[in-house]
Amino acid sequence: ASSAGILYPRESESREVKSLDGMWNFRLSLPDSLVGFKERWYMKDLSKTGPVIQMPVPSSYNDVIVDKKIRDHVGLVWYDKSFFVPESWRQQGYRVCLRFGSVNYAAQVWVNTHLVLSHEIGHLPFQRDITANLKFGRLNRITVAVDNVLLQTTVPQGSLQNISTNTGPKTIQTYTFDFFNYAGIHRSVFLYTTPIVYIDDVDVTTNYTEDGVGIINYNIQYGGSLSSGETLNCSITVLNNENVREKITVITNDEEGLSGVIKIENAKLWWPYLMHEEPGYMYTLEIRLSTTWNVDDVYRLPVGIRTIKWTNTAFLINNKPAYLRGFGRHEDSDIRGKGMDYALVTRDYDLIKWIGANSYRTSHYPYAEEIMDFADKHGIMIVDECPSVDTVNFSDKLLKKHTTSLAELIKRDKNRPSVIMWSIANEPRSDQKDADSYFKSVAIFVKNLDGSRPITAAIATQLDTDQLGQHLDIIGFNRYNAWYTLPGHTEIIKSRLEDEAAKWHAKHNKPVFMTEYGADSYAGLHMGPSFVWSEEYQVELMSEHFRAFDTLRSKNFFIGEMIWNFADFKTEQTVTRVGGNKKGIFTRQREPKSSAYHLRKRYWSLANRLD
Ligand code: GCB
Repeated sequence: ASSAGILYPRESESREVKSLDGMWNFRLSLPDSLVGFKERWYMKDLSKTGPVIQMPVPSSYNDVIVDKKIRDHVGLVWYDKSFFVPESWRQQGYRVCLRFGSVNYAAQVWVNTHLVLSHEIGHLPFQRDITANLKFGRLNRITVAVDNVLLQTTVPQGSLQNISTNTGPKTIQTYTFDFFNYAGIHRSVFLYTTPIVYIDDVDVTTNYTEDGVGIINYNIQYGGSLSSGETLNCSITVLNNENVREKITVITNDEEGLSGVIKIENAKLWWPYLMHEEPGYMYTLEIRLSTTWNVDDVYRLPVGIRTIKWTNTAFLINNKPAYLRGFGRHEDSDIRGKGMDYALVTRDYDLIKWIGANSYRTSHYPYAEEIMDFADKHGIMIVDECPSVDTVNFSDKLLKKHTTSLAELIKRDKNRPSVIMWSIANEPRSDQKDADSYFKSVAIFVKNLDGSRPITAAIATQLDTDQLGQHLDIIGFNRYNAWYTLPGHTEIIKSRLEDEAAKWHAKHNKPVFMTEYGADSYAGLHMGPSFVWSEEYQVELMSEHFRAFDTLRSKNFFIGEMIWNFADFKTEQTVTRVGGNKKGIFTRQREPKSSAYHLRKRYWSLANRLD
């Protein structure tokens, strides 16, 4: 099934989309992780298996209910929901798919007692044609088992630890990555319909000529089989952002397949925020697939026309060198955890624009498609990261999962103009002996799937022992000078940073950007003179970084700065975190700290100087 497409469900004259979001039945798998399987909870209504509570979808389940047992649960949880499928869907001969935007970490899905789907590594969509499993005109049930256990062979890795407690032995989850292991049905669940022969996937790459002609190369895959003698036609209409037709192309399927080139005179390019007065310009490809005897299928794909290039020293968008002003981020907020929430997403993009940023990294996993849509529309450049974080003990099994996740990510995001790089890892132990061959394989794998975008990673290993940089196109590095290294001593930052960045460039002859730096600050804690954890200290540490970045920019290989982090976020419970990681320049509630005003001044002045 992995070769099939994963287009976002969009309604059209030939497609209906039905959301299954809302309240679902929920219960923990207790007393042990296997009880739901032993008692076959997928065979009946979950509420008939024992006591259930109501859980919102989409959301992480951890912080919604005021109960440690749920927040800190290790193992399986079960969800179910009943829903109607209209009889008219059968009469129309619809094909019906069930699609999850993301379930973390691993999921198994039953429809009317039949196992239909399983998925691992969270953060990415998965779907299946469930027409044969549905009861049209009647009530149906969908059951989901979600497992949050992380082991050495999962991505990311974790360990289980047995501890003894007052009431007996207990298994707890440990992990080294620095964000809370939220779990549940994190993104929307959709049922959607297509005709029997349908548009399954679209690949788009873009370019433009010197005289302003935009070029859209497309390749369309269809699903479903044609009857003998049946022919297939495909027409593509390009609409501008006011839904006015620019161009119509008609192709007939032959041996070559459904691919071709569309040219648009005086094309408007997709530009990043503040690099142009109309950033994020999107066209729509209206694709119509017609067959002799079936209903036409129509799918509308948003497309931005732009080019990406890179050299040994620069990253170029539309042939113009771009300097990244951005952040590392998280999908994280009060109550909902990693649950997709339009109000939150809207606020976040408003803050990104307020502050004058033009980019961010989806640290440390792929973000919701709804979030990526905003990036396309607002012209925010995305360093698109896979869920490989803090990897140690490289193995073939891990490599297989890591590349599977990257393949799914690229399939999902390949057509997005906002995606400018693939980040293949964050802070792996790239000095370990197998790191070299491991990352070589990962890099070749990604290049084979998409040669149009550079590969990067956020490296924390020291320069002389790192084995990852050589496999990248662009070097990203994370460094916490005057925080984890010599806290309190901001006087070390400028020289160390300038020195290290120059050495990364000298070692690999590639562009370099800083993927993380920062300091925790507890909002409202003021100390003069500056002292660690105060707002003043965070601001001072930033100022020293800015001084180094300014020197580095004049040296012509340094392509960007991304502060850690956009907002405070929840982590596992540890004594080094006060209610979570506080390196945000916004609080977790998205209110500005002193650092937000400081960063805003810099990003706007950089934008005015550079764009
Ligand atoms: C890092 C990690 C990030 C952490 C950050 C920190 O290097 O990539 O996940 O949150 O440091 O604040 O320690």
